[in-house]
Amino acid sequence: MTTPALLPLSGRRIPTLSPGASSFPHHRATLRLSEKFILLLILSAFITLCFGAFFFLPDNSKHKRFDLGLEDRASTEDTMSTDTGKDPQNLRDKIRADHERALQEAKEKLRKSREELKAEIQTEKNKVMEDLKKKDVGPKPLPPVPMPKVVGVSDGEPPEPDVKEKRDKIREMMKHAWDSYRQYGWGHNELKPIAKKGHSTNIFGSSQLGATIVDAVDTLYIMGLHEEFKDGQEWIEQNLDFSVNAEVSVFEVNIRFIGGLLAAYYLSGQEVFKLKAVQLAEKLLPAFNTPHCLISLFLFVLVFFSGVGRNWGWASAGSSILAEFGTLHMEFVHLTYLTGNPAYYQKVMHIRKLLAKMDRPNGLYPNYLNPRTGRWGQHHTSVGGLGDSFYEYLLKAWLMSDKTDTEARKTYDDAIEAIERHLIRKSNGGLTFIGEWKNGHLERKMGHLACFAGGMFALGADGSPDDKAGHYLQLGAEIAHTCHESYDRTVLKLGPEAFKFDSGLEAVAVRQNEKYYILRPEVIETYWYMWRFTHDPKYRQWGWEAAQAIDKYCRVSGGFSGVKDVYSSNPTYDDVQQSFFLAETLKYLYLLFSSDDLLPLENWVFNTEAHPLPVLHLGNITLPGSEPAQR
Ligand code: DMJ
Repeated sequence: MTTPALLPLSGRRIPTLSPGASSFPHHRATLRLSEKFILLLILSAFITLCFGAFFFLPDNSKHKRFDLGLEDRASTEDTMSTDTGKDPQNLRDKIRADHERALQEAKEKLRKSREELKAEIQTEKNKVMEDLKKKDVGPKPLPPVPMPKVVGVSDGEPPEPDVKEKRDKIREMMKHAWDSYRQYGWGHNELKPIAKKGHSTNIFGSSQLGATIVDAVDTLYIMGLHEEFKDGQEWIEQNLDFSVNAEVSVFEVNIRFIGGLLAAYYLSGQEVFKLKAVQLAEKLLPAFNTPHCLISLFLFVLVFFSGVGRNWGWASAGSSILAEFGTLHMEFVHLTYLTGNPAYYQKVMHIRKLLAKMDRPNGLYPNYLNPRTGRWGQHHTSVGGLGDSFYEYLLKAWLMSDKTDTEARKTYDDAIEAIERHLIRKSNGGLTFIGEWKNGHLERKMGHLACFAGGMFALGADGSPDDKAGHYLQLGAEIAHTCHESYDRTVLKLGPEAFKFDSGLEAVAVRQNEKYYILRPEVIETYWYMWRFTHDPKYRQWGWEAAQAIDKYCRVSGGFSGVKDVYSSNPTYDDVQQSFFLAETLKYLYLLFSSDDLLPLENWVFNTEAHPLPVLHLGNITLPGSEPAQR
């Protein structure tokens, strides 16, 4: 009877497993566990008494009678013996024996030294971890579902020798990034290319989940780096383990891990990726399962295993973030398709329904939603950070459904129309930019993240209402041009994190803390989409300029690093090789210099982390939990 002192009474949390996730109060309590041990031991005697009593009583009505006290005991005993056939004397003996055993154990504990107690606690922790791991191993059988039509997984070699040369250079950059990570950061989430060691941030929790491997494997596959792909696959097979007590961002885990694993599965056909994606997705489901519907749907940091979610502390009084709860659709629809489990599809459709019912100030979606009240938080709207991929996923939900999800398309069209009306402006110098809406005021500042929208407008052009396809393609081109200017007006020819269109300034960063470039993909992403839709050679030219600048200023012997000031000819490094550099930046560059038959956009939809997922022909398939699609 040692476990009650180690396991929480509710049995829902397992707070004693990881010293790393110390931001939670229960983890701090864990550190003082041995000090509290004596108190818990005394409690354990009491708990034993209660457990014993509850365990042997037949049902709730009997519990009540038992609680009535001594004067009722005779009648209680009568009832129990009639109902259960158990001898009340035996029951009393059993409770007494349990009680005495607990006291005896408590006495033994008190005789032990602090070190012995610590060692015992550690053994218990290890046992719990082992049990959890065992539970996790055997992959559950998945229903056989037909592989969606996977086309265009071709080599994509461009016919022009100079383009091929550029593509080879990008592949070489990928190899340098991967080999460096392989050598210095293997198994860690990311790499510190200067310090030449592993790196992680709070989005991955305190665990080493090999984020770079999972994020990069599909890029390796697409680039034909077979040995490296095999290496990554092997690591995933043998080491990617979700039996950890980690506090992770549901959004990041979804776009990088689930998206990465699903893409690797569809591209390579290797079952292991599908199984890992499904195992991981099951871990995310408790984030949706608290009793209050709204809260449950919008809690977006989750602790694996305990299944307890919370929101980011920094987000407008613990609000939920539009781009986080609005960026699940693609992956979750695929999960329902592959597992036959309607839960994933239902979760995302429920979020959609809740949003559809809400009033939108000026037709805009604010970035923050208060999960307790179900009302918007601060009225800030952005196509950059905090809002971006919500809009992207509306459009992509429609594309991924083979254009049958017309509700998603309509929601996208309405949202974009409001954004154009309130957020998109032309600067005095003629640059089209997307500003940020803050409480009824337009801030004339655009983030690097918002540059992805050029590609989104181009991708959504076909199918726009009122014959506006040409208009949206033009808008995409204008955003691409503005974002190129933000690169071109720097010393390093790399774009800053945010740039202004104010007080005579055009497309340049003003504040020191907005001058950094952290290997982000959005501008190159837009070049690629614009290239696919227009074949205007300037997009390849601009992409090549960016690739050369990255190779010149971000490449170091231990990989690639972000730089702190793109306006300084002598920049300092931030010493982080982001996993999205391999997942997105290098992938989009490679595709930019490949022929269009590699991953055609009619057949593949890229998630927000650039992981390609095949179109599901929902006209012919009915997802479990959904209505048959209407054309
Ligand atoms: C990526 O992780 C994703 O593109 C996300 O949607 C936002 N941006 C980062 C990279 O900049």
